[in-house]
Amino acid sequence: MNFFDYVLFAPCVAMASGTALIYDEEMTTHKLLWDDPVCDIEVPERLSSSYEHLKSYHLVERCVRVPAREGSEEEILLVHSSEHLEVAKSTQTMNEEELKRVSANYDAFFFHPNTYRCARLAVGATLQLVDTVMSGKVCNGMALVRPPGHHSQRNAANGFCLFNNVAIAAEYAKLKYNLQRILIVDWDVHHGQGTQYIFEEDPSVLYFSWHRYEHQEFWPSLKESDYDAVGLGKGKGFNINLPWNKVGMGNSDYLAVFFHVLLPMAFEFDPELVIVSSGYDSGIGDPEGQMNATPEIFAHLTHFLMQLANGKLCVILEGGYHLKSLSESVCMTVKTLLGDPVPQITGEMAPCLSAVESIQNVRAAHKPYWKWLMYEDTSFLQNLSTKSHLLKKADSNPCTEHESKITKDDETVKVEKYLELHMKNILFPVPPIKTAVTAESEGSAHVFSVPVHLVKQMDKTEIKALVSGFYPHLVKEDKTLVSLSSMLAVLDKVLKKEVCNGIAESPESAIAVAVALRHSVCFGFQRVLCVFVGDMQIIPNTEDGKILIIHICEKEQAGNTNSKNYISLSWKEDAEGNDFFSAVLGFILPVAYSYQPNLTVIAVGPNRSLGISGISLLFASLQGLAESRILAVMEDTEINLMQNVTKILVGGSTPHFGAYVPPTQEKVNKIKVLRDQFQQEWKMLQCSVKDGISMN
Ligand code: Q9C
Ligand code: ZN
Repeated sequence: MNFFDYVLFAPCVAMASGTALIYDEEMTTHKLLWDDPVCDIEVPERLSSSYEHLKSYHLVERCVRVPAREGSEEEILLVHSSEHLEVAKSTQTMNEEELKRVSANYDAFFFHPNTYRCARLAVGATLQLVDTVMSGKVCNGMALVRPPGHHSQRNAANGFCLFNNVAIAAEYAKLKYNLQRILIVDWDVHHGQGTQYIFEEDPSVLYFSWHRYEHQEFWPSLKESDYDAVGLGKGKGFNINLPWNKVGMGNSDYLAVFFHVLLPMAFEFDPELVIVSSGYDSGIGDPEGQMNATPEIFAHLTHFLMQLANGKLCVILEGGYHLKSLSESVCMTVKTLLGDPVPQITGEMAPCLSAVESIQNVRAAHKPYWKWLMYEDTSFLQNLSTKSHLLKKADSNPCTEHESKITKDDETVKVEKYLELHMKNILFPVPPIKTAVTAESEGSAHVFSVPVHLVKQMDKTEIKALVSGFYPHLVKEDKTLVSLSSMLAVLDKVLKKEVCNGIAESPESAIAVAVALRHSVCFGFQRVLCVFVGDMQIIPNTEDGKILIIHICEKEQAGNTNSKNYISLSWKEDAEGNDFFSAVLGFILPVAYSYQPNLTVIAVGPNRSLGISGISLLFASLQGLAESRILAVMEDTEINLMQNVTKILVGGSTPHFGAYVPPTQEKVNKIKVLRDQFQQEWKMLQCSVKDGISMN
């Protein structure tokens, strides 16, 4: 095929972009000087090997290097007592025996003569990141720090943590930047009880933590780590605990919690800054966590959090004790912060029963505090009064519903080998140019300071030959052929992986989509997801399972035309703001992740029932699927929409989704009906065990 294509570099437009990285080798000097089987996993190599890995993926050179600094005493005192600060300070001149004695006053902590200095660097590095993001120098970033922070309390070191880096950062950001709403996401496998205590009564900090719990058997074995600890006083509803009651939780369990718990709350909360307590002991191979989630899950989690707070995201290292798993996960996080396409999740996508139970429980516990939960018919699965009884019966069998990726013995080595191969399988070359556009839409693309790939229309006889294979009646219409030619030229670039995504204009998007879907399947794509917004004159055949269509339109389709692979969702976006979040998180993303497409087509036809914010949300969310391969098809009259979509696809700026509006009762019911109808086929929809879930 003879395409005439070239690269266009447009002038830079001022907006926050870029990723900061903070690392200071001095933080590797804090180390355990005596034998202690509890603490000996928190080693300096956690930091150095993460950093070396970042270098080997050439990620360091793509980041903005920001130096660490010491946190000041005043900054530490934002969270900690002066007694605590003085004790920590006093350890600088102690001998080993004295250090050992002070360390013994705490649950799982060790002092080294340089611990105080490192802990101050860890605080300062975290604050440097907050400043770099809040000042707009970068959009997001990561700080590699030791000692970690989230177990640390006002007056105590705990669980390898001396000062609570993330909590200090949140208080600092509130003060210095006058922030009213900060979200802390703690995906470390341990409960950040320190952070919970600090913000328990504070409605301006929403704290979310998932953690290995096993009905209170697992450290720190606190009753306040359970789902019913929702915050205190004014802070009620702003503390979210998702306990894992079994080990072996994996990618689909983590995603289910994001879809059905964290993300809806986060969008309703509408934070101005997101800080991640980023422990990777929730990843596969970790001796503490015993979970099964693979490194690429952290790319997805990061990608979701990048949709909040205008992209202002600070990731701070906490735990993570399997060096290879930790390093790969750190790399996936930084790569995603930099805007690289997200690798596909592999394996069966279904949360396990125990995870769904926890999800149901936390949704029920939070129902009084969140508008999006108001009309959900949640009820407690486990009655609170029976908890002590359950505690005795605590069953710590791993979650065996997932195929076990590892065996128990030689775990560390086996996971190392597994990951070596696994990363090679899931990582793929990133096309140097992200987006293909046709000459007609170039005008809207070049505003965004990024290179785009201009594509020339396909030859008419070529199109004819192609389309006559599956839609012979279209071949006669000359006008249709012309409109198809530019779409196919763009699609071709996407299918051949020369670009990540593409945008095609078409006067009849349903026809263009029908051809695009067939052509992609013929090209060899096994699962193509199509989300179509608006009237659809042709509904392509989806019986072979290689196409899944989610059709969003104003009116219910006549009769129940729904099947496993054609789902119609009637949704008219609220005029006041965006109420489409609940449909995207509660239905579209779970179905899409269950299906695991290798290409996504998002199209907008006439009479669309979603506004630009709703459609922007669709594009931004679905970018996490299919290695970010998206074909956008839009009517040629939609200039405004086209510009917004282009912005999102080229990744030049953080999208804006409009003001969050909670769904009406009618809309909640609509989602519920669809969820009940499809949760057996598309299992990521499952968020309660009451109906539809077989207890196998
Ligand atoms: N029997 C972080 O991941 N385990 N801290 C104590 C006592 C302590 C983990 C077990 C684990 C601390 C930051
Ligand atoms: Zn941890």
